[in-house]
Amino acid sequence: MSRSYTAAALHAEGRQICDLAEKVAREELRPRAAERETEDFDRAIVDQLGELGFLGMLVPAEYDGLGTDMLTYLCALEELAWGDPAVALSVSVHNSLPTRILLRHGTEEQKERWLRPMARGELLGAFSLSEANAGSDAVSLTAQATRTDDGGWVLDGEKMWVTNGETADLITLFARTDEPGDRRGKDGIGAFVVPTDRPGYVPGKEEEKMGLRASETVSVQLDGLELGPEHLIGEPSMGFKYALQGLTGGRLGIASQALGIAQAALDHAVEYAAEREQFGTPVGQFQGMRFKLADMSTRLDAARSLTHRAARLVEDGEPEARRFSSMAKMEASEAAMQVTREAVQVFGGYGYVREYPVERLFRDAKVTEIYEGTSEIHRSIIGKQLFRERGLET
Ligand code: COS
Repeated sequence: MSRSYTAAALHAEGRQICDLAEKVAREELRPRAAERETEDFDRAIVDQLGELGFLGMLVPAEYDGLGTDMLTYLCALEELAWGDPAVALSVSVHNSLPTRILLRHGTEEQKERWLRPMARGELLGAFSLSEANAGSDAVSLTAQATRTDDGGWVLDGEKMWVTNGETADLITLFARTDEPGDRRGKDGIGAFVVPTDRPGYVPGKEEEKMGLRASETVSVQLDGLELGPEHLIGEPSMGFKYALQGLTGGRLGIASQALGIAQAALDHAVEYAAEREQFGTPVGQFQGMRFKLADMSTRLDAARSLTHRAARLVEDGEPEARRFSSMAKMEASEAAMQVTREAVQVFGGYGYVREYPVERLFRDAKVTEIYEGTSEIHRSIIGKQLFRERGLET
């Protein structure tokens, strides 16, 4: 894999972290990626990554994290995704959403209790916003958090599409805090830290997905789940904003996952084109093949540049951050679809069978256009932000 793109941009420590991710991806993740698809979720490999510090990348050292900058984080994530995108997803969700939301909005007590062990990789975090009828329209979620007399909460309802919803230790979960007779839209949603071993937390069956089959995706039934007041993060009316703020960074994690998938597919395609002979010569000799590979490589690196530019804007809290996060996620996921589709084409019939890895990468790429906001939602956000950034409302 060609990684020279980041070497110049990263400081020495960042480069070390990225090199370690590349080594783990090459030696541990990639060799078993196809097998993992057919097995139960491999928590052990995620724990192993946690021991190396990959579950505390964006958490400062004062809370036991590595405290890396965004670019280092995304570089490491891309490497891990190159090795196995399903394993990289657990790392991305944990780092981008539950830990970041606690870091930004948690109390000192919450950080001591949950953030520290999460950063050390002892507790795995997950994120749950979506429901059966609240996907793109996330505000319409209906899971209810009812306040008890002692200031605690009781959660009822059903969540969907929860990555690691069964295996994670803690879920950052969003539920309505407004009263059924007094609905307040996006201002009526709270964010909660939910330990998955509580009575009333009931994971459903695992979804049979097209791709990322080594990753665990479940629905979760909330059945009178009782939480103390300390499980609410921040203000009870601010959960939706915390979620969208978290997703602005999280979407760059998905962009990097898409880049890792695309890079893996391109690498396979180039190697195959060099060795596969037809008409008495390696097919990589043909201009048509070279043009195809050139387009794949160009699209991939353009998406990578955009993602890294977005990372800087998000990190610096610039007003364009939200638009760039959406542009990067949309472009990287669509690039991954193009590159993996063309990689299958380079392999011809062999690309269509499970024995060769590009078939899996093509299936894995698809969901990057769907989760953490569909491409259609991202086009809407980009369009809306273009007006907002100029102080214009439409
Ligand atoms: N930082 C701080 N606040 C942010 C923010 C950020 N990065 N991004 C959004 N917000 C705030 C906005 O400022 C707004 O607050 P005000 O109402 O006080 O201005 C609020 O969050 C809602 O944002 P916005 O008005 O832009 O959202 P809309 O309700 O118009 O649109 C969409 C919501 C459709 C964009 C949203 O529901 C969405 O992203 N849907 C996809 C959900 C998703 O990604 N689900 C996947 C979950 S993981 S599988």
